[in-house]
Amino acid sequence: MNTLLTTPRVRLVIKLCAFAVFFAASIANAGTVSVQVVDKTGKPLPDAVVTLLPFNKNIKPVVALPTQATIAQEKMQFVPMVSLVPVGAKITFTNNDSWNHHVRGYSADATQVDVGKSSGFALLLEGKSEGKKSISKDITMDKAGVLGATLLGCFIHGSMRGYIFVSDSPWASKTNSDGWATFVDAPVGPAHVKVWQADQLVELAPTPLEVSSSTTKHVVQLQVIARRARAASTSPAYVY
Ligand SMILES: [Cu+2]
Repeated sequence: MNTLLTTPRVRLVIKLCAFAVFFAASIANAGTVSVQVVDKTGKPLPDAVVTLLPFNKNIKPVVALPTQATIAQEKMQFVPMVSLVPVGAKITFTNNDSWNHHVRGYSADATQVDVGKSSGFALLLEGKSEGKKSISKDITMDKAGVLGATLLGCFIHGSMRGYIFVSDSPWASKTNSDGWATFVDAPVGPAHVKVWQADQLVELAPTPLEVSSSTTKHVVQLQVIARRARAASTSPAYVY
């Protein structure tokens, strides 16, 4: 019997069986986590960023965050209003309006803004001429935001607001129009959930949650009131 176990073919079968058991176990050890972010009145909040903090920090999601993103300036708005990227991501700003935008980006945390020094970034994007390609400029987000997000504005149009959330965790997801963020392959076991939302000015403490091998649903209620989406403007108040 002992000699049978040591033949190369039997050893191979044993290894294959062990791999199959390990593979099955790793699938069983992952579950879906759906987190809904709602406002003070229970209304879903889109464009919030949910970060999952699994107990086992070595496990990464199968689908990584995109390392390249485009933020358009369109009808006086940043589109999308919130971009979620990992550290090191390249962001392309594209001006699709026929007038200039002078985009600025700075830390949402005032203590990180070094007045008088070149903190943040500024990009002058000329308006799109008829029949020509839109003007684009790139930046690289090389640091995670201290309070989560970089605030975007425009030196010319004070009403323009946008955010870049640079995540140092691969387990981050943006809420959809119904306020839900979903992680399909979260490791089973204890975890915490952290939420960032533009109007939530105080950083919230992470809330605990237990990830099961099926679907775990969790609701986080913030003390903010959902804003109504501002209508896009088809012309600037004034042209630069
Ligand atoms: Cu502008």
